[in-house]
Amino acid sequence: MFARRCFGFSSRNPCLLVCSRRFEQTIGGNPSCRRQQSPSGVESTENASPLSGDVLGKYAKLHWDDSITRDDPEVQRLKKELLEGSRAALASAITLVESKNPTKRARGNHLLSEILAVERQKLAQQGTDALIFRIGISGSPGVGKSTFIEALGMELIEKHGKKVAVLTVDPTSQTTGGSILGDLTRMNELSRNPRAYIRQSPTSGSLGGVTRGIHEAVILCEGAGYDVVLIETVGVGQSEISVAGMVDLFCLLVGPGHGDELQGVKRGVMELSDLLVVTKSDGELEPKAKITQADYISALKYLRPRKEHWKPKVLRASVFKPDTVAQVWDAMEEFRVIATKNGALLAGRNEQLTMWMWNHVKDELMNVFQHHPDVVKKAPFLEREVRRGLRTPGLAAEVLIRTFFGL
Ligand SMILES: Nc1nc2c(ncn2[C@@H]2O[C@H](COP(=O)(O)OP(=O)(O)O)[C@@H](O)[C@H]2O)c(=O)[nH]1
Ligand SMILES: [Mg+2]
Repeated sequence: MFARRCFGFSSRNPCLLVCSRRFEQTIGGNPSCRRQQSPSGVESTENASPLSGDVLGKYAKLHWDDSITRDDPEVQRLKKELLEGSRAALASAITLVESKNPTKRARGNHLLSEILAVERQKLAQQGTDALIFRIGISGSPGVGKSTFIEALGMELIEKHGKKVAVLTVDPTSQTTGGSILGDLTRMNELSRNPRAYIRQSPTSGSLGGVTRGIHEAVILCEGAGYDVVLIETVGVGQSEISVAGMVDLFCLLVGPGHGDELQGVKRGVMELSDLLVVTKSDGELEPKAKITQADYISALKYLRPRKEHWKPKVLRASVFKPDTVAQVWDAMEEFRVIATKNGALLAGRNEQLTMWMWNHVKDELMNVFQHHPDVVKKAPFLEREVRRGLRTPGLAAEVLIRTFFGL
């Protein structure tokens, strides 16, 4: 009943209202509350007093900063410098959108809106050719992603006069210390080239948060005048799905294995791929690479293509043979031209934007939820109960959710 009352309140953040009331209780207010035990063992609260604006403000400050506006001098400075192509401004802007600090994030959000508005204008004036080409490159660790990106990036800069941004998402780096050093040494030439920008994703935070930051970084790279953005992601399931949701073309790299390689690649990831590239097709690995290519071509016959206008291709490449890297780029360009002509590229992006809106909601709600004082208090106890098998995960989740809503 209380929740309904709160949601009826005219506010931009209904959940904030709900939480703030609970916050008020925790920090000592609200003596008129009567607590009851519900059938599932959850403490419920009735006869809550109306929200006090002061407490609401305190809670909101933990999550949002409404004092920042689009005219904020820092936002305007970064906008100007970023649009002029400053790498330092781009780096600061990405740090803002990745930040968990409410003030920084508010600046990041305003900056993003400003940049998006400029991009929309550019799109209206110049058509889809003005769009950056967003390419996801995925594959198991060691398959050759970073090395391939170095070769492809240099090909784009030197032969096609492009500016290239590389963003990496490595969810495994949180646990293993990651391949960050490895990635940078593999992209040695690219990282020193003034027409390239390389950014490693933060190694802390939820995968959802990290990939959300990447999606926004892509938009910022576009604003800074990059023509192509390559997103490297390690193939561990969820990260590919997130990355596939932020790119125009998803390219899967596979090693020159011997049949069992095919088993290792999840069907779902293959279904996401617009392009498959068998790597290391050189020296004694070349015959194996050829067999692998044939295997994937036949495996793909059994999959329904994800896109109407494009049948996924399987190519072979070696970083020691520049013509093979060029062929991969030709296939990528062919995809882009087709998707641009028939409108699929823009339609896909607009679709992705709505998906990201929901990702933000999920992430933000989770953030607010996990910081709710009563949830923080109860969660360890419930986790213990679930681990011991005394309560089912579903029921424990229900308790937490009821706690959050004060039901
Ligand atoms: N022979 C050969 N080795 C390669 C090629 N591409 C990458 N490698 C090697 O594969 C290893 C892993 O490469 P890396 O780019 O770090 O893989 P990542 O983990 O997928 O980013 C490195 O030792 C590379 O030198 C290639 O085209 N041919
Ligand atoms: Mg790598």
